Amino acid sequence: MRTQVAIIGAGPAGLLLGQLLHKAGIDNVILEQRSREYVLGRIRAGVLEQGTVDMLDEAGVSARLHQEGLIHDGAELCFGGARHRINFKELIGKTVTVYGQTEVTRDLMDARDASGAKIVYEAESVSLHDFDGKSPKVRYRKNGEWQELDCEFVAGCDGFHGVSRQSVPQNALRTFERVYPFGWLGILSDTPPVSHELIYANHERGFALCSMRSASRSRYYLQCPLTEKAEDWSDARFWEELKRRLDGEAVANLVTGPSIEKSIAPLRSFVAEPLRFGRLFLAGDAAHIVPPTGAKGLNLAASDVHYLSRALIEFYTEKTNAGIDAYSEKCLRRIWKAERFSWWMTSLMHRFPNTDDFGHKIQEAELDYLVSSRAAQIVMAENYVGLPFGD
Ligand code: RFL
Ligand code: PHB
Repeated sequence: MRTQVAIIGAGPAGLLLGQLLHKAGIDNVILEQRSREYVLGRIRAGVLEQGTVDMLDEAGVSARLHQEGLIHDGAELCFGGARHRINFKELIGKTVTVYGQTEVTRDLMDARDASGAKIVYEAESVSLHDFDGKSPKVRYRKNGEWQELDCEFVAGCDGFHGVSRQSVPQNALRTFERVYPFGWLGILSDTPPVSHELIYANHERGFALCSMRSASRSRYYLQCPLTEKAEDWSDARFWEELKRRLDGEAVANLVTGPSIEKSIAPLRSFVAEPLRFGRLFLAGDAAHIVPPTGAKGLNLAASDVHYLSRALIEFYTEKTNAGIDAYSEKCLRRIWKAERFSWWMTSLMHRFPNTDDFGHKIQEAELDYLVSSRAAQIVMAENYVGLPFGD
């Protein structure tokens, strides 16, 4: 089999890139190691920046998003028993859209099916070859048979544990990492959200987040030690702990019910540099991870795809390498700002084990400063809704 661009991974990065290239007349094949159902069963991000929505518009996959997505003008911070609203719309004139990653992925998969472009699910043992020359190859096994895909470029969109980054010679890669000493225990439930906007809570028992997927489906998270197991958390225990970390009004409004998903995610900051090796490009979680506190992971994947799709389209239509040569540097400038914001918001909102009284006082002072300074709120709002792509 032969194609112009081989895309590894059918997460949001791979599917969005595939759709944009297909629309531009660039042939591409997506190889995904899991089944379609497995990919759609993962519960992940919920908040889309305007730039991400714009890209989904450009890809022609946003009809349902505009019907069902919830526009949020602000978000709330809860600490010391009270809630404080950060009004993005009033501060900087921008909003975010709440629409689950699962739905974004479903819309992109449906568009892929409708376009007839090739996608191989359950592609096993994917390996990348010769991407330092002009004729890269991707090998994989499907239904027990080995296949080879000849291509001109490889886009490694296969997430943090994928094969693409691991295929790069270790001396060509520099990595930066911070692992946080806690995780997030998340549940999904068919109950109305406690509030019409997100609540980020800093409490002495740990961080909590009240989020949602729709007017009838809620997503809640609790900071927990990494030693915890989701099985040890009954629904009753989860709701009880959440109530302890919220303010009185939220507790009074909280509707509890059976969970339909429960899992623990570790928190990590990670960047691999550069994002290009010959004809292999890394995009999304394959190249970087942020802790979820700033709601940036999916949005960063979309901004990498913004730069990569333009670079490849420019290569094929204008016969220039300029976009390809600038890809890594352009991405990294935006990635590091999102890394900084995600690290900052994680540091602000969580309880860190082994932090002394001085550390607690500094955190309290920072929260107080944030809710009493318009300048500080503008900085937070500008980063939360997403910095411009700046091309
Ligand atoms: P994905 O989504 O991990 O997709 C990679 C795909 O590659 C496949 N794959 C392979 N395929 C072939 N061969 C191999 N060897 C392969 N290895 C892996 C995988 O099966 C998978 O289908 O990466 P992508 O596309 O870069 O997308 C990144 C986002 O998924 C991620 O950044 C976000 O989910 C992060 N995130 C959030 N981001 C936001 O922007 N806003 C949020 O509100 C938000 N909340 C979250 C989050 C992530 C969370 N978890 C569980 C990590 C909340 C949570 C709890
Ligand atoms: C979510 O709804 O899953 C979500 C929302 C905001 C975050 C992280 C996760 O910062």
